[in-house]
Amino acid sequence: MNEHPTRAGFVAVIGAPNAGKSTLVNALVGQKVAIVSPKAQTTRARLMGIAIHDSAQVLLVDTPGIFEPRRRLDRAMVAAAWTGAEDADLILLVIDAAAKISGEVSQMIASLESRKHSLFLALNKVDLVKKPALLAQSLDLTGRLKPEKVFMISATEGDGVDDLKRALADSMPEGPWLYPEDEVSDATDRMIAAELTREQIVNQLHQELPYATAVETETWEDRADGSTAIRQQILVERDSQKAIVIGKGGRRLKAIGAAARMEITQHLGRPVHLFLHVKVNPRWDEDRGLYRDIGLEWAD
Ligand SMILES: Nc1nc2c(ncn2[C@@H]2O[C@H](COP(=O)(O)OP(=O)(O)OP(=O)(O)O)[C@@H](O)[C@H]2O)c(=O)[nH]1
Ligand SMILES: [Mg+2]
Repeated sequence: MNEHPTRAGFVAVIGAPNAGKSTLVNALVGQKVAIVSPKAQTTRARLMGIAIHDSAQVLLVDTPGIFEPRRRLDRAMVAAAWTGAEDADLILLVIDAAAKISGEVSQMIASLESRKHSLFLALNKVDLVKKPALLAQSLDLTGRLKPEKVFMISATEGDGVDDLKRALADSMPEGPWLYPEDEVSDATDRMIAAELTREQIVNQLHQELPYATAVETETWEDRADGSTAIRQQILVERDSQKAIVIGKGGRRLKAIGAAARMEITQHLGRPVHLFLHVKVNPRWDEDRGLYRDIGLEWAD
C-alpha cells in the first residue's frame, strides 16, 4: 500500500485590494508568478500559481482584490475573484493585519460567513503590527468566520509561510497531480510579459494613472540568435495620460521599458528586445477582445 497518496486541489486566495495576496502566492510558489505593488487593485485577473509540498500539489488561485466596483473593469475583476472562490476546494482569506477593517472588508467577511467552503484565515503583514492588536483582531475575525485554521504571517519576511504551505498541502483532496511537476503557473509567457510591463507602470507612475492603463502583447518573435523580440501596446484613456507615460524626451517610457525588459529576460531566461508604444483609447475598458486577452470575463 502506498503510504503517501498524492494530493492536489485548488486554493482560492481572496481578500481586499493590497492585502498581500499576490506576494503570498509568490512566496508559497517560491518564485515570482504574480505582479505586486504598494498600490491597490494591482491584480486584474485570476492567475494560478503552483506550489508543491511533499506529495501534494497546491494550485493557488491569485485573485483581484474584492471591493465596491464602479466601472465595468472593476465588476469584471470582482466577479473573477468570487468565481475563483466558488470553484476552489478551500478558501484562503488574506487580511492586512496592519490596516483597519473597512466597510468593504466587513461586507466581504459577511458574504463569507454563509459559505460552504473550508476556510483558512491568514493575518498578513504581522511584521507591521504589535501583538496585542493582532490578537484582538484575530479573536474578532475567528468569532465571525469560524475558519478551520488561523495563521499569522508575513508574506514579505516569510514568517509563517512554511507552516501555512504545509497545512494547505495536508488539506488537499487525495488524487493525481493536475499539472506537470515543473509547472509554476497557468499563465502564458505573453500574458506574463504584459503583466511585467504593467507592474512597472503601476510602480513608476503616480496614483491614478495605473487604473487607466492596460498592456497587451501584440507580437512575439523567437529569433534564431536565441533572443526574443516582443512588441507591446500600452493603452491609456487620454492624450494627457499618454504624455505622462512617455515622459519628457521619452524618458519615462524608456525607464519602464528597461525595467520590464530585465524582468521579462529573467522570466524567460533568454535575451529580450522589448518594443513599447502607447495608444490612446478612451474606451479600452469597453473592449471585449482586450478582456479576453487579459484573462477576464465580460461583466454586464
Ligand atoms: N510589510 C509587509 N508588506 C507586505 C507584506 N505582504 C505584502 N506586503 C506589501 O503589500 C503591498 C501589496 O501587496 P500585493 O501582493 O500586491 O497585494 P494584493 O493583495 O495582491 O493586492 P491587489 O492585487 O491589488 O488586490 C506590496 O507593497 C507588498 O510588498 C507583509 O507581510 N509585510
Ligand atoms: Mg494582487
